[in-house]
Amino acid sequence: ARATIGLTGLATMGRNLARNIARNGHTIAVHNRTTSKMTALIDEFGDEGDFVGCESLEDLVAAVERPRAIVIMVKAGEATDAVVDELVPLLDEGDIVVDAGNAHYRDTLRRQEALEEKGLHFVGMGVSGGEEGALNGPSIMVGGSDHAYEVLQPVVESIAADVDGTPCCAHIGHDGAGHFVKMVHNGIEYADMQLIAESYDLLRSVAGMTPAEVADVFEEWNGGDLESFLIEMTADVLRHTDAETGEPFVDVVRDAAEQKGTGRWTVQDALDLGVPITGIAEATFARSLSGHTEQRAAAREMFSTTPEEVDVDRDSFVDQVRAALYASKVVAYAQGFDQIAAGAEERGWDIDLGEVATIWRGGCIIRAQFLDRIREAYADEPDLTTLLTTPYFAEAVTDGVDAWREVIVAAVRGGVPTPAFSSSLAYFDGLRRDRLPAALIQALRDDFGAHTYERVDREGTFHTRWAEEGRPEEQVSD
Ligand code: 2AM
Repeated sequence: ARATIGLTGLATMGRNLARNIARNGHTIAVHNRTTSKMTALIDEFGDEGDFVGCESLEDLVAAVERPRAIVIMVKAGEATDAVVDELVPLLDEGDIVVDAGNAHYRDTLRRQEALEEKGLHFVGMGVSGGEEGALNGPSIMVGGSDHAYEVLQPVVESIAADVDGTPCCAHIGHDGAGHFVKMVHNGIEYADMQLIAESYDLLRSVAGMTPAEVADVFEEWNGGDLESFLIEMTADVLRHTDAETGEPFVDVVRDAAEQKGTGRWTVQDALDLGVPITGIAEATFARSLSGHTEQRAAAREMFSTTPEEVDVDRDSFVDQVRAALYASKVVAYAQGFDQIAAGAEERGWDIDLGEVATIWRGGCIIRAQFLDRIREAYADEPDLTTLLTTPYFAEAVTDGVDAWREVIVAAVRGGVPTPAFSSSLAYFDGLRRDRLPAALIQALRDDFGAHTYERVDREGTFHTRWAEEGRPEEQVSD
């Protein structure tokens, strides 16, 4: 045995991760169910580092030094279970199985428990950054035992993206913590993209700009607070012309967004935790709506599709949209970090939220300058109640709130749907509101279902006997 680490599953992600590991000087044993993918990797890229080609899982296990670390990079779900089941009988006590796929953290919890019973370590490793990230430096969120992380750390740190000398990887917590944080990362990515899409739609439909003009705006925005991978990429995509038709590329792409499910998982989990991640939820629903082709056709036929003309001054509208985008983005991230905090609390993970922001600064899809501000906010106050009220973000939202309202008014007038912008503002207004109509809801619940209520002026739980003369109030408990 001479390899530091082994990897099975050499589709694009696995292959790029293996090359990244080898390029960073680690001897890696590689295996794939269909052997030709393994030999192709070694034929094409064998000179990039020290690979040990293995034709069977037995060979793979034999090639790796103990305690063995074996990375599985196959399709999430049944394929992962199949490979784990095949691998486990070949391993020895203390060995480490790493699932680097996009697993649901609940599956990771289940697998971790099963492997722990057999004296093995199971690590759920969230890897973000797509194919390019896997090859050149992803953001890596590791969930597993302290011992497993100690063994993996040298490899993981060397292959992760690097920002100002800090590797974008961390030991997030035990068992499912890494995949949980990766899931919320993807949810935030949904919100980020929806906010960008709404901004683009407003600039085109309300301000009447061409895709190329909108590209210029995004390019300019990328020079400021909004600087991020996605904003930069938006400018690039909007400037692209379809080679076949000569049309703006964005106009030849069918407008039905797809999803692999991580946004949905994030929203489902938030519902269980009771965390209002409205930005991510609206982004997920907006994708669903776009895919309901038949309903959209029926509605287009029934209702006018020409929005009302809204008269705006183009330059000031661009500035207003920028402010609305930034404020909504602050809300979406604040909600995502709330969910991580709530999930950590519920499942007993000790997650350092500042560290999460730190390792998202590079390698992953939502990498942005903005994350430095979040890192700083948690450095100043580790037990932060909400990111929204930290000085930097509070100022951004306060400065932008008038523009935010103006943009939503223009969107509503013009018939341009802005679910993420609007729900983020509603969330902000909801949080900052003096009195919420939740008081009426509590009263109604007590009336129809005797669900009881609390009072603003006295301690205790009360019920009003609504059906009786004079509606007497009784105190149910202290
Ligand atoms: P394959 O090349 O033999 O199909 C993405 O599908 C990767 O996961 C591929 O490397 C694929 O191997 C592997 N994979 C999918 N299902 C698998 C299974 N049940 N067992 C082993 N590998 C699997």
